[in-house]
Amino acid sequence: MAESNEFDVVIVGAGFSGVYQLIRLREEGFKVHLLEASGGLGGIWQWNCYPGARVDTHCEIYQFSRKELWAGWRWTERFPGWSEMRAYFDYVGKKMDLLKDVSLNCRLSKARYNENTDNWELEVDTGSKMSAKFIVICTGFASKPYIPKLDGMELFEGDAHHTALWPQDGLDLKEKRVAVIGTGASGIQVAQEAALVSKHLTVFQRTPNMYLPMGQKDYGPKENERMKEELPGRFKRRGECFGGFDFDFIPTSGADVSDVEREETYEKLWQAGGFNFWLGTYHDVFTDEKVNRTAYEFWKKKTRERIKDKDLAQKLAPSEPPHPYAVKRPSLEQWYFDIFNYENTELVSLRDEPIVKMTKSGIVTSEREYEFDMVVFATGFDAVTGGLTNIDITDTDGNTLGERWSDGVRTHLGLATSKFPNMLMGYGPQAPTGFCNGPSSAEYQGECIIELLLYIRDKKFSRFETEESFENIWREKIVEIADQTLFPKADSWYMGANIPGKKKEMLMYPGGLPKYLEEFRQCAAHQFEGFKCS
Ligand code: N01
Repeated sequence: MAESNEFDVVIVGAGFSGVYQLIRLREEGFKVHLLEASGGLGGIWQWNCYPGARVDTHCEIYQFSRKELWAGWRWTERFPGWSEMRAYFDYVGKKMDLLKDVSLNCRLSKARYNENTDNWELEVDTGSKMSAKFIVICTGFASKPYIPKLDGMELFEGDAHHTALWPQDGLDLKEKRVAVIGTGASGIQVAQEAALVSKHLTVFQRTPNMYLPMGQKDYGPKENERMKEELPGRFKRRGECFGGFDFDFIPTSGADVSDVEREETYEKLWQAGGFNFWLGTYHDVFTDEKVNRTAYEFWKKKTRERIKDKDLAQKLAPSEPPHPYAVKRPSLEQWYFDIFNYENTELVSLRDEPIVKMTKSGIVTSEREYEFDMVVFATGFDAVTGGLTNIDITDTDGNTLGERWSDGVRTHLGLATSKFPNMLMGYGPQAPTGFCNGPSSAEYQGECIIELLLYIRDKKFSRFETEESFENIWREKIVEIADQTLFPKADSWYMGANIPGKKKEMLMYPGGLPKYLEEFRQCAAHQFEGFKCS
């Protein structure tokens, strides 16, 4: 902890966003400190250490774009695993000498705004207190794990863990009878590994997920050298692409090409691996149901080729899609569909046999009783807002963020929310966030935060607050764009619909990174309208 406990800015969370803020704010001469609940830098990569946890954005653009950082780092895989991501963040921390301004194992436990001093008074769970003129919350979109409440779960005598709360010392799956509940990105990664070593693996699937082929590759010196030549161009491209990737949608409508041409395009995107078949396809895949269906049919054909058993094929890749293609975030698989051809692996469709309860030895469904040594909850997160509403922070009327947003999230540009003066959010609600590559969001949206803070400092303001009328406009824009898409047709975490009781609404800005940046530019060009400064 720094000598004085009074800061210009306190950042919460040391993922890509928080670390970027720390580097940049320090460069701009702010007195800044970062609080991080885990034991190291890297955000989600400190928590996600379950077997198989790996990033599903190619490493070329899943890193900071500063040359001083990428020039001295080598990746070993196109899609690196969690331990490599941790090593990368250790490298960044050392290279930029970050830790002197970071408190690790230190969770923000309480935050109150003092109207007399225009300062945030902060308490952390180690008992320390500090104050800051501004706080920047960078807790990420997946920092509040969600575990469904199952009858009898407290009786279970084996190991039971959520993927994001995995024991740091690891857990041996070898020769265990393992259950995986949930088949999103986390669920399939852990299932792929469990299938290789466990005695028996049971995957409990509620909704079939449209997994895409990862296209994993080893990266040696040659690949790293080539990468470095390409990086400046790739980084530049990110700000021009919808998802902050180095590729974008095809501007042609998927309805305006012949079946043969479409099929060839899909095949090329499929072979490219990663998210190409998601964010590099026809631009109207998320707005035109017919085009969307062609993508689903292609996906289904490819997937079914890999599954021998017809019943299983119907469960994993049904004739009729459970929702439009890819309006829930697709996950990248390596050998997921193959595991169901292994003798030790079975799939239970929760649509056919829902879980009734847990017992001391396993799980009881409507059809039968299963015994397990280990139950893995890969059931996702109270995404996007959960990391914020989880903090004991109140507005100037004494209401929590959860109370303020109970009838819907309201922010101005996803950067700040009214009645929480001098508080900014990075990679949070109503910003590109989950529709954007994390490091791209950290840097591009991060620069919006820096620019606003510099403006406030230059003008010698001591306080800013967003205006509710501008929040309403921003919300309406988000709803309007979302309503033109197929996203509202799925109960996804994008829509807040994965958590029982949570309001269903588009939680992020669905217009893409370039449009978001344009909105910010407009705001900045008009003296940051909507941010009332005094
Ligand atoms: O969580 P999810 P995740 N009973 O919400 C099921 C990022 N991420 O941790 O689809 C039974 O996607 C739920 O079923 P359904 C990435 O952005 C990235 O996997 O709602 N099942 C679903 O199958 C990702 O999108 C990486 O019907 C229940 C699963 O649990 C985001 O984090 C790695 C249930 C949850 O899937 C979240 O991914 C990991 C219940 N009561 C995560 N409740 C990489 O970069 C929920 N489910 C690689």
